[in-house]
Amino acid sequence: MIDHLTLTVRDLARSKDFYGRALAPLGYAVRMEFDGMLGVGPSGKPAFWLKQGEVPTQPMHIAFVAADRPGVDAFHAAALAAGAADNGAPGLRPDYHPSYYAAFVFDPDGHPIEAVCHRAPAPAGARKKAPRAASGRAARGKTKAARARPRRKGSKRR
Ligand SMILES: N[C@@H](CCC(=O)N[C@@H](CS)C(=O)NCC(=O)O)C(=O)O
Repeated sequence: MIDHLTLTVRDLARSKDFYGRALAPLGYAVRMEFDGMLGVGPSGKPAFWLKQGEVPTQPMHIAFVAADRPGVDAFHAAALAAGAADNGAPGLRPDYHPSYYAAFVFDPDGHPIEAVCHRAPAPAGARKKAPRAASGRAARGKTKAARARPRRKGSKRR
């Protein structure tokens, strides 16, 4: 829904260091830098921008997606190690929904930052889905790609 947003921070270098460290466990990194601005995100797409300037009086709440619960834990530990103040240990917040697993910190400017994983963990003993075996034309080597492969001398096309 939201493509990107920009957060104003007082000290860009300080916030670059903080977000670089706190968001590394979630797979985000600084991807682009301009004069007085930088973009953080997954590879290829900086969705979260920092801009040097006067911080608005009202703190802004931002939640980052974590792929799994250990990612939320690692975000919280990395953010505290980078100097964040704690605003809520990693854990379920069932008031939001039953598998809402999140952790909360304050960034160097006092913005309340969160990492959240909405997915319920796989039930114990659940196995990963095995890849589907090839069938039909693909299995018989009659796909376009298979037809394009050079034949070995003497071999017949079936
Ligand atoms: N200390 C609380 C923090 C909860 C929290 O910040 N929740 C968010 C919603 S996910 C919120 O109320 N944000 C509003 C704001 O910070 O302005 C906890 O650990 O549960």
